[in-house]
Order: sequence, then structure tokens, then C-alpha cells
Amino acid sequence: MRIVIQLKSFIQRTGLDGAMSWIKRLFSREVEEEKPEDITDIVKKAEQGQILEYEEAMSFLNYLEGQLKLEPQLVRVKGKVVFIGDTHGDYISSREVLSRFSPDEYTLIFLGDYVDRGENQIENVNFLLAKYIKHRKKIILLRGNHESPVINQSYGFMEVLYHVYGSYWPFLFIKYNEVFSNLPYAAKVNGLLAIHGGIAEGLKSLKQIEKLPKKDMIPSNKLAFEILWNDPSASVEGFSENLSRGGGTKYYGRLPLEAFLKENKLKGIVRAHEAYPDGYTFLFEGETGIKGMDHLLLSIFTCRYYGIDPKVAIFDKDKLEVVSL
Ligand SMILES: [Mn+2]
Repeated sequence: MRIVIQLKSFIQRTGLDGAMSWIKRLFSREVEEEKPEDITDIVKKAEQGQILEYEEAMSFLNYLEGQLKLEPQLVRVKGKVVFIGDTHGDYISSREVLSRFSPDEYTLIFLGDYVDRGENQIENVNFLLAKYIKHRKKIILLRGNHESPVINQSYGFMEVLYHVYGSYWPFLFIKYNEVFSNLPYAAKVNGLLAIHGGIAEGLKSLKQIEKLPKKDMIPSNKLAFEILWNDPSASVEGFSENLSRGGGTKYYGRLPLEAFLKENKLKGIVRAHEAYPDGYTFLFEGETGIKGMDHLLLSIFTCRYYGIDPKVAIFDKDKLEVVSL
């Protein structure tokens, strides 16, 4: 409305030609303002493991937030994949994954928990986010339970931001968590479902995952919360409260997992979230039709900070192989 009034007074004062050149100037200015910032150099820095300046980190994260908002909550993948478990600031393992498994050949599905605990949390998460920007569709970063401000305020990440960015830390803490709250919850590849913790009580169909809200920071959605937190257990039948983790987290047994797989025509589930001594474990013996996987569930861990030999799983068509990193 304001523009219309200004335009009328321009036409009265300068005639139509003057008004037209004013409109052109107005539009060229608006186009210029909306032009996205060139973050190529920032992405390169992040890829090389260099710590970003505050302004650079903000541009990087704003760009990522815009992109991740558009990702579906359940990503569908085809072809050869590598599953990578928790990395928790283990920048060495993340680099090793990218140097051994080229995104030109494999889709790399990271199962969440990029920050907290480890020595290089900012380097690790920025490196993975930079690779996500560079190899769109071939690097999938799922959300873990540590991609939440409720958790990463207490397990290291918030403190690291404070040490590196001083008084600017709160802005980055919020921005990182806004980015995290837009990460997808699951990926489906050739009959396998990749997800950080596992199935949730009340989760019957993949459609429910697709419909989970974006930007749920805590998350407050019950299904989303359990997907990120729950653990499998051979000693429970259905679901039972997980007293060692607490806070409403649960164990899920064979029966609900079998029902979920059958309902959704899935062969099995690949998840992370637990640090097994060998870096992986199979649970719930059963027929999957996949060579190398005679159990319904694989749990994988890819962080070397627990005295663990980090593992990844390579999955190609009907064959799965767990290898040391
Ligand atoms: Mn976890």
C-alpha cells in the first residue's frame, strides 16, 4: 500500500518514465537483498576441520536450516549404502568414513549423535554438515537423541560452544539446535529401516514417521522422543520402561518389532545409540533374506572414545557386512 502511494506521487512529480525507473531501482534492490549468500568458502573451511568464525558459523547454519527444513522425515534411499553409528565428536572416524567410502559410490547414512562427549564436537558436526551440503542426497544425517538442547546442554556441546565463541555462545547454541530439529528421523533402504534408537510404543506405520513435526526441539512429540531414545531388549516381551536411562525411555522386545516390520514390509532395522564393546551387535534371531544378517536388528557404533573399535555396516542389495573402520 505504501508503495502504491509513493508510486502515485512519483508519477505526479516525475511523469511515467521517472516512475518506471524508480520501480526498476526498487526491484533490483530487492533482488539484490534476497540473493543468497555465497557460503562456498565457509563450507570448504568446515570440510577441512577449521573452526568457523561466529559470522561464518551463523551463515553456514542459516543456510543448512533452510535446506534441512525441506527434507522429509523419512528419507528413501536406493543403491549401495554405509550405515554409521554414533560419532559423538569423533572427527577422526567421520573423516575416515568419507575417505574410505566415496559418496559417488555409496549413500552414507549417519544414524545421529554427532555432538557431546568427544574431543572434536564442532569439527565433527560441521564436517558432516559440510559434506551434506556438498553431496546432497548421498549424505544422510539422521537425528539422534543428542541433537536436542535438553541433552547437549549437559553432555559437552554447550560448554564447547562457550569455550570457542565466548559471549556469542547462546546464539550458536540455539541456531545449532534449530538445525538439529530439522534433521530427518529415519531412512529406508531396500527393506531396512535406519533410525537412531528404534521403534516407539504406538508406532505402527512408516506414515507416522513421515508425519512427525519438524522443528520439534525437545522433541515433545512422544513418538519422536522414543524413536531417538528407545533400546532393544531380548528380555522384554512388548515395551517396558527403561529405568537405567529414565525420563520416559523404553525397551522394546521382539514382538512389537516383528509386528512393526511385518506391517511395513520391512526386513530389519539398523540403529545406533548403544556402545557395544565390539562396536556392533545383532539382536532377535530371524530370517531377513539378507546375507550376513540373520537377526532382525543390527546395532552399530562408530565412535572410538569408549575404548571401542568403531564399526560401520555396508549394505548392497541383499548383502550386509559389518567392518572395522
Ligand atoms: Mn544416542
